[in-house]
Amino acid sequence: MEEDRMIRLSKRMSKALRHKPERVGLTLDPAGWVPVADLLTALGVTEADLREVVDRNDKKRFTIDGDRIRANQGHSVEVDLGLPTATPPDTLFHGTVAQFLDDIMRDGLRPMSRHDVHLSPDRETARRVGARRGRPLILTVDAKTMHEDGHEFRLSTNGVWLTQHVPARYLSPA
Ligand code: HQG
Repeated sequence: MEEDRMIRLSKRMSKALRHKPERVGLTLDPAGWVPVADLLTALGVTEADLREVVDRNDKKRFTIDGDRIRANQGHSVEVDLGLPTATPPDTLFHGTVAQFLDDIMRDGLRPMSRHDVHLSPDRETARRVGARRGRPLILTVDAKTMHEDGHEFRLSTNGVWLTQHVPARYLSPA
């Protein structure tokens, strides 16, 4: 499949499996799964195309498990992915842009429209996340101290660290 077609299909799948399942007539189960067959019908695509997107997706956004599929993270609809809590690396990173900095340093990092704050394991990944919105600005998160202070972390199956809120005292410019 051509690259741009694959990206378009990946975006439609993200919308259906993370944000607006009802738009295409789908209902996610409590853990975010839908039958593969239902998604194929909803999006009007072949199983081969769907599997190609799942396998080749740059960020491994989706998992097929038997006859069901779900997004690995990034939901705005209510789901419980059932991920166990995990011990984070000492330092994590968050990529954003300068225009949000004042708010972030006042309120900390908030999930905004998603379930959790998304944190990256390395600067390069954080830089790419921030660059979606403009000139990237990278913040360092003192995950070690946060964890010691009782904040919970979860690791999505595609390597994104998730937490509810990062108070500003754990943040510093990278
Ligand atoms: C900012 C993509 C004001 C935050 C990416 C970010 C990632 C605040 C934006 C994944 C704030 C939310 C997630 C506060 C945070 N005041 N702004 N208190 N706290 N923000 O898209 O982290 O392609 O929901 O800095 O690659 O940018 O979808 O989060 O700029 O992995 O798979 O509010 O989404 O992956 O934006 O990106 P987002 P994000 P996918």
